[in-house]
Amino acid sequence: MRFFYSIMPLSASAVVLIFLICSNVQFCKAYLFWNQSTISTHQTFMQFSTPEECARECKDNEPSKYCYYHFVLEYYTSNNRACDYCEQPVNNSGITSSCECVIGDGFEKTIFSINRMIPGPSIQVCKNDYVIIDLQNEAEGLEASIHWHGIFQNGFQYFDGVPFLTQCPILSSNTFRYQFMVKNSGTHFYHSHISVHMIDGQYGSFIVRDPPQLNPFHNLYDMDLPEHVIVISDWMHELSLERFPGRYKTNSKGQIPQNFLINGRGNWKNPSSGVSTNVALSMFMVEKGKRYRFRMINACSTVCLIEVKIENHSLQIIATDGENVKPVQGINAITMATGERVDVILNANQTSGYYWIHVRGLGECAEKEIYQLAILAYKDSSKSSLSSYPGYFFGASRSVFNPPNATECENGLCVDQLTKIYLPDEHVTPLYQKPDELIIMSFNFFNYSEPFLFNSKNQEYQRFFVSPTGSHIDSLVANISYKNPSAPLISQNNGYQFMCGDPFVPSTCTEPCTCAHVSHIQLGALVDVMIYDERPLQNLNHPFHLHGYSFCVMYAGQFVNAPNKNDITNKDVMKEIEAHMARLQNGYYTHCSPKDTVTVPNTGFIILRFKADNPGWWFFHCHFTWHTATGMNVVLHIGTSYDLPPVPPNFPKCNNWTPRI
Ligand SMILES: *[C@@H]1O[C@H](CO)[C@@H](O)[C@H](O)[C@H]1NC(C)=O
Ligand SMILES: *[C@@H]1O[C@H](CO)[C@@H](O)[C@H](O)[C@H]1NC(C)=O
Ligand SMILES: *[C@@H]1O[C@H](CO)[C@@H](O)[C@H](O)[C@H]1NC(C)=O
Ligand SMILES: *[C@@H]1O[C@H](CO)[C@@H](O)[C@H](O)[C@H]1NC(C)=O
Ligand SMILES: *[C@@H]1O[C@H](CO)[C@@H](O)[C@H](O)[C@H]1NC(C)=O
Ligand SMILES: *[C@@H]1O[C@H](CO)[C@@H](O)[C@H](O)[C@H]1NC(C)=O
Ligand SMILES: [Cu+2]
Repeated sequence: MRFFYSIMPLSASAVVLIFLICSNVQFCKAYLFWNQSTISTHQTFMQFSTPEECARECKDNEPSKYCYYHFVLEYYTSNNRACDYCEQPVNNSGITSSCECVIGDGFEKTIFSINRMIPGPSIQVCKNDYVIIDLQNEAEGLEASIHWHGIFQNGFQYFDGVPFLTQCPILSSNTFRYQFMVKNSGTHFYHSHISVHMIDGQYGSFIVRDPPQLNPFHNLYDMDLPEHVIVISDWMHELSLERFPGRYKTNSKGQIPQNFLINGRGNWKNPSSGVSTNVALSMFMVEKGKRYRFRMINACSTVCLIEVKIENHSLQIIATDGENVKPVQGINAITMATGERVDVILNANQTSGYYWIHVRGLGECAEKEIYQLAILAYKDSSKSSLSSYPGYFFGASRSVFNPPNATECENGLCVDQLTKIYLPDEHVTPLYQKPDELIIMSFNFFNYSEPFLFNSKNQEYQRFFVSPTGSHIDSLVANISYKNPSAPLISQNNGYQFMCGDPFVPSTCTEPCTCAHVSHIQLGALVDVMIYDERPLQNLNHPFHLHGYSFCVMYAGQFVNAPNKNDITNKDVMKEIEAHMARLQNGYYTHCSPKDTVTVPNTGFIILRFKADNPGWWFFHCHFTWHTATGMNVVLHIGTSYDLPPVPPNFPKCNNWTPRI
């Protein structure tokens, strides 16, 4: 057993001590916790590092830092009085803020922000650093829970941030300490996992850099700057709760946003008056002749995919969802769904000047031509070199990375064509072997007929949201709508009574069956999951995200031969499974295309594979916030409680309270 003790300055005066147990340092199965009474017996103290100190260039064999963040969540407003006094610089890294003005797109509205910043504070650390985030919830009446999207949390399963699964929601007036060692590098982010709060401002970047020895691209670029993180988010001009939980008769706005923001900024043209706001756009500075790593994050909540272009610059893809891939050059447009991240190298070899960064929404957002701009600026050049202000359409999309439509893979690059670069100490996922477990799951909507919902004999208080067409719908995975249990499954087995799962669907379940849907998987199994779009809706490509893992996308396909493309049957699915088995047998799969969030093609499916070597309760869900909030989720429970670290001492509890009357 190894012991470390630490002391840190918190704000000015408070002193917080942290106690950490490691059974061995390399594979730190232990967890950090807070125990004042043990401090006096040991006297090894360690200084904590500030967010700025942690956002450093990583060095080989450098000791881990203890990076401390204090997040205050509150109700706030964008473009408020603070904006009369100060403004954030347009090219800042977003690690901290010197000004309480949240500019947004120049529209004043209520937000649920962290530290009066949108995006929230950027966390930037090196691989194997410890991260401690105190989330202080000052938003009275709001629960909170933050998920660290892309961080595997192996050994820190209690800090994954899924309410009623890995923790109780954090009540207002409470502070919850997330603390974990970051063992997988890459471009990640964090966001609220409660209701639809994410879109109201609870998200930010989480960058984990590698030291040169662990970075295969170390010689491919010159700069990887803290301010070259591009967070793209969607933005509504009202609180998300105006559009959810959805007790509106109709919802003419649907769930599409009014606008996009790039690092929290943008302009907005009022469609009725034609007048535009005049917010200074985000700016990314480069020097001619240098090569830059840019890290793009799609932190949107709604259903529009986005397309990103940088004027006159072709991009080289080097990583996706935090995983290194064999570089691919010559990409001129990148499509991303919420939850996806892409790292690119940009060679600043064009004529010195200013260039547009153009982000537009696809699918439902295309009709309303929703788009946003930022600027790539060469040093010592001026704005006058900008080409005329672009509209929604901007240049050709010649060579698209991650097109939603699998028929476009030939001209561009689809995610299943990427090849993962493994680290020397990483286990290679076998690609020829049959899986130990094959999980087939459909996703779908439950379409209420209104008398069923509102007939007084049917007072079941069914959950629904109102789709843009006016239908009242709930969201399903494998015909079950996920509902939170009353206590976190990982730490309180009182939650188990609400659990259901394959093949067990409770007979008491009325349509739509609503429960905490769990699929149990043996630790160490080789798992294949086929997830498919059972009853596709036009323009919808759902991105599925798995917590705790990165997986290999084995195959992305469309049910081209299904007799009825509006209703994919078991027979259609079995045909594809047989084809997959045949491909396994004849050695078709030659590379792992790594992702943790993957867009399922419309009328199509994804087959993904992972080795279930990280025990825990891992959420697998559609990343569109409205779909998550209405149940398009399932839990993959890997291993048993004996495979997990013990529940941290005094871990908060929650449950129903219904004593004897
Ligand atoms: C703190 O440490 C003391 C002494 O080692 C131990 O008796 C106590 O149970 C610990 N408390 C918690 C909450 O772990
Ligand atoms: C971008 O490239 C086009 C075509 O090569 C050229 O006409 C245009 O001037 C370039 N734009 C800038 C800002 O240099
Ligand atoms: C600029 O860099 C890109 C990517 O490295 C390369 O394909 C292109 O030919 C270069 N252009 C010029 C004008 O050097
Ligand atoms: C995919 O693209 C092809 C050709 O552009 C088009 O015919 C087809 O409708 C598209 N499919 C979907 C699901 O968008
Ligand atoms: C729900 O059903 C109604 C009536 O059959 C239909 O008009 C509507 O398009 C369906 N909505 C969805 C989202 O499937
Ligand atoms: C889901 O339920 C519907 C209606 O009960 C049924 O028709 C359909 O086959 C089921 N789908 C799956 C994948 O079990
Ligand atoms: Cu979805």
